[in-house]
Amino acid sequence: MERTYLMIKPDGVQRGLVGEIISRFEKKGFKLVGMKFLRLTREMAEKHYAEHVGKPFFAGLVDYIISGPVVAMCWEGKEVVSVSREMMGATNPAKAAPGTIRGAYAVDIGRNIIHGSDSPASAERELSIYFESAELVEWDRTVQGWITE
Ligand code: DAT
Ligand code: MG
Repeated sequence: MERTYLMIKPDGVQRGLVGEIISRFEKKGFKLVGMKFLRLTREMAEKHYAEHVGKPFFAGLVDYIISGPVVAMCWEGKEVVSVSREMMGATNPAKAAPGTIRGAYAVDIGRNIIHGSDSPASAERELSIYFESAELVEWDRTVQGWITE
């Protein structure tokens, strides 16, 4: 089953949106298989955002992502990578549809409250930054048969 890396960023934690955001993915029908509350080191942040090295917003992005604790999560489910990106909404919250997480709770591209992997390959790379494979829990969600055929 497909997995993705989702992270509630420091602004999401500070603003008290942790429960609300987790609840959306639970209710959708995805399965939580790993979760940590931590503060990223600068090294982790630079690794996480390696694709953006050299861009004008990179330094600010790293400072922001290490400015406070985050919730690091691994979620599993059918097409979870693309579906969770849809649930998050556009990178710029001003362009994100109102019902999405960024559309509902954020206004600024530099404070967009959640990260989600953009492909299964990115998910694998990002998950390896935050989790040992033994920290991703295999379990059966008893309602699974009511979520997928
Ligand atoms: P996403 O987080 O939707 O995958 P991304 O990978 O293109 O977006 O960029 C990573 C983060 O960097 C994004 O969540 C917010 C920030 N960012 C992206 N483009 C930016 C820009 N033009 N100005 C300021 N911050 C930006
Ligand atoms: Mg991205």
